[in-house]
Amino acid sequence: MVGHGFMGAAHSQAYRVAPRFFDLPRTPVMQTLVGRDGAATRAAADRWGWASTSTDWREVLDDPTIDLVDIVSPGSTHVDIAVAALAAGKHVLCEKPLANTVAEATRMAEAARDAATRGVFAMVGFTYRRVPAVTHMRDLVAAGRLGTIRQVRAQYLQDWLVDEDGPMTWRLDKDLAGSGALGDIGAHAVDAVEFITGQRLDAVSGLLHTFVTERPLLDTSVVQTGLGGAAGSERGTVTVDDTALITAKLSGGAIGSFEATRMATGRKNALRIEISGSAGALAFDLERPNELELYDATRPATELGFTRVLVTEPEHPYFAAWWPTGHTIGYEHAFSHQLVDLVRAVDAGVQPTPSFADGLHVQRVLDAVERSSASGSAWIDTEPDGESERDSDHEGVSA
Ligand code: SOE
Repeated sequence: MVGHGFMGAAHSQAYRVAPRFFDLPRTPVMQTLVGRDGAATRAAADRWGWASTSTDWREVLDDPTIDLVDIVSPGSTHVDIAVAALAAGKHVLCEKPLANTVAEATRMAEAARDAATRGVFAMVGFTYRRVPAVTHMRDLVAAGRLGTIRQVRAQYLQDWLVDEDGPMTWRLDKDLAGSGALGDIGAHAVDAVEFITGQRLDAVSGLLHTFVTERPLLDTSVVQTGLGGAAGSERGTVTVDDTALITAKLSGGAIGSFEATRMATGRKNALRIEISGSAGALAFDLERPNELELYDATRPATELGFTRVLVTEPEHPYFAAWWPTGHTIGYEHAFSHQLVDLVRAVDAGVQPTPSFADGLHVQRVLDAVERSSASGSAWIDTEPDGESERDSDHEGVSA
């Protein structure tokens, strides 16, 4: 695994927990943790349970005992590591968004398509597809329970940048992160809606906005948990968006509104998705991940209303592996589900989803939003050269 920040912790938890709760055809071995700083990487390896460490990701590509490279480092590093790892015959799991640009994502998707012909597979880490309630939303839509999907509204609301003295981190540097809220959390909303509805965002009108354009630089000599330093006296320029607003036309005739923001005061990690159909509606909030609101418009008028579905039955996606009904699961479980599906697909020799082709499509949506915002929010097609071959369209209803 390359990187050991927040996602490194979440992925490490999945490697340790998933094989104990799911029957896997192969057992993940937490072999080598790669990081830039030797001491910090060794400390992270000790904490999260990795057998060895390295400060050069190229070393693991030469290691014949390594089968898979998990990329959880900033977006600027994804393309070089993924392309080299696939060429070296390693399967790849890469955090989202796939890359920082469409050009990089295109190189990764081409490398993955070539590697797949050699039985080497790649997956991009849009984990929210694997929250049981979100997977269940897809199953309900695919079963026609909502009728014709007319509108989708997705918000991904965080508030960790509301304090204008919050320090600069790599996520606020376009060269490292590619974009701000748009790619970091807007990408999740886009992928989740396309996954749930089976419809693609074909055209978008976007507005990006940065409220706080300068922030204190991190003084890394002062260790502060979680940020890698404390706010120093120097200030740096924020080069990414704080907030992204998107209006979208979808391939199946629906229209959608999307919001991704780090300025939604009081909202901590609220990915909210509502799907409105001719026969019903579904609503989900990641801050209440075990619940789903279902409106069945076909019920008698005297019984109409949103019902709260507790998504903790053994019949619900993934849940049978965990606890008895009513015993809820959390944010980290979707990373275990992601790993389970990846290991099973690799062992079966089939393409895991979301694939790098799916990740490239999302990257094209993000790019179209950026170009739209720069051109006064004009409508821009996401796939001007025709639909990029996606793999998730072939994904069936979950088991
Ligand atoms: C943003 O803070 C973030 O960490 C995203 O980068 C993750 O993808 C999301 O799962 C939680 O929020």
